Amino acid sequence: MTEQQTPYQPLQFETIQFEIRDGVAVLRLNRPDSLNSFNTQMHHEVRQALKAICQDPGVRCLLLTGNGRGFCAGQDLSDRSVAPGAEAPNLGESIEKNYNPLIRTLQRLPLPVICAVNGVAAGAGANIALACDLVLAARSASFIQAFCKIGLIPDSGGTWTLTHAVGRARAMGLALLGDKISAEQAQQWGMIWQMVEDDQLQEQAMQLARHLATQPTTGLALAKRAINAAATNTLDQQLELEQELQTVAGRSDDYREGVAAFMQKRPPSFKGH
Ligand code: T3D
Repeated sequence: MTEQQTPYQPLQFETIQFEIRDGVAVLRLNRPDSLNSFNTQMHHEVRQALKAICQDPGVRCLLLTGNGRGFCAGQDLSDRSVAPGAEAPNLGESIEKNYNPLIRTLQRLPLPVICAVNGVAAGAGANIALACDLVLAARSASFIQAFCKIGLIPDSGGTWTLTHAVGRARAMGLALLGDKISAEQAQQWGMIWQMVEDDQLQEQAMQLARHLATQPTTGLALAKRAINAAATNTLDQQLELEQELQTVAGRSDDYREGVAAFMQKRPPSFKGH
């Protein structure tokens, strides 16, 4: 095996599987018996993995997916049952410590983040998926804003992401009714990038990840930043931001390489910076 082919596994985990290979970091949620719901350990391990990605300039794409028949059923509710008369858990603290930093990290990672939704994505699990940059979902996958069924509100950015992705009327319906939305419906509504057949999901997601890992990462990261900012910016603010970010992109080695390759009629060889 050459050095490039050797899987890079810096950390050992129990609730996730994580590896970095050829510029692609693959993070698999791995608590299939509870549909990959998040407990404290899983939050901790996901944080560790994301930290490793941030510290490794060789990572040029992240692929997030799940093991088993579900992608993620949100918070592990077995950690949340409260005996009658006992004090309620402080969910605000949990969100501040776990879910909000996770969503912010996914949005701010300066590289494309793909989510391959392999099965049901419920509660925070749905909104973590929707916070990723390119969402592929298996035909049999589904999305459920399950929060209303247990007296909660959509979190992990769901009230923002859904409202911007599908509009107020549909976001309201999803949040107040908690209906299961099929992958096909999610694609039709523009919630996700693409639905793919079940047996092709992992392969297609990996192919996309490998492709993105050969692309001009800095440019992609700047495009991601601009698109994310567009949700709240005015046109004038957005034009200014585009000018600012294009200045940065224009100074990258990959831009130089892209133009040179075009002029020389050869495929570009991007280094990611
Ligand atoms: O608390 C905080 O920190 C605040 C933040 C909250 C964020 C949130 O995510 S709140 C929302 C939490 N999630 C849910 O409410 C979803 C609960 N799950 C479901 O509604 C259903 O499981 C699904 C619709 C996702 C799937 O249904 P189905 O019929 O395909 O599977 P199932 O039989 O319900 O689940 C399979 C197993 O997974 C089952 O265990 P068992 O009986 O085989 O031992 C089930 O208990 C377990 N499981 C599913 N979801 C969770 C879970 N265990 C713990 N927590 C879960 N969220």
